[in-house]
Amino acid sequence: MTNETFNGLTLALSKGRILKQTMPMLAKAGIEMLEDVEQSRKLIFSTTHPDVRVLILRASDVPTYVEHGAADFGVAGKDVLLEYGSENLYELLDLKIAQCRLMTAGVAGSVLPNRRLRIATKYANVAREFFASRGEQVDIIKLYGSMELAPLVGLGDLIVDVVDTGNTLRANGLEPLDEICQVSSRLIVNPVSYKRKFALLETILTSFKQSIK
Ligand code: PRT
Ligand code: MG
Repeated sequence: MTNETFNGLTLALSKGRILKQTMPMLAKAGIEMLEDVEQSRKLIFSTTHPDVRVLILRASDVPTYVEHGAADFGVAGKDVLLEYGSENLYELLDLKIAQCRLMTAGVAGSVLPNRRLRIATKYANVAREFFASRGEQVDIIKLYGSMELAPLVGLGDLIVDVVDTGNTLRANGLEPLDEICQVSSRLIVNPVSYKRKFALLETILTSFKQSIK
């Protein structure tokens, strides 16, 4: 099933909460996975729909695949779209799944130092823009995960991360501070695919719309 022989729709998803919460919407659109994706090491999957296949990617790679047309459409968190850019794709639906908030957080009860703050985060662009909007210049320390650890060992004064229940922050002696924005997952579409494969895409989009809570 290479690109040369497949003329249907390629959908980009990531494992975990996005896959879990997208699957019921896919099922209502007549698209079901033929195997247990979470348990599989494969990265490309056929579905019960003859014209739809699914790619499983790192969450932060989903917009890139869709922008370049390697996938026709995908599901990505607004946090990812804000951080990694979303200029060459259409953000067509707010699926209202995988909801959380982008927040700043720091060591509970601590007082911030009276100098330029250091922010440890994988959301470097979001963080820089948020503090700039408040007239604050900050130094960004780029991380790729486990941000909650950083301020505990003196790596940065604050973190910027997505927060749902806040349990992970609390379990690590951190407290949420400022909300940067609300986050939910969006259906994103490659603009060329949207034109060329409109009929097939439109059918699926209409079904998705009916599933949105
Ligand atoms: O894990 P990986 O580095 O591969 O990528 P990822 O973390 O971006 O992927 P994934 O699947 O964890 O998240 C995909 C998308 O889900 C994110 O881009 C967000 O849009 C959305 N989402 C919703 C969340 C959460 N809720 C969430 N709680 N993403 C991450 N979390 C983390 C949070 O940072 C904390 O560490 O889950 C942990 C538990 O959160 P609390 O606040 O409930 O304790
Ligand atoms: Mg994760």
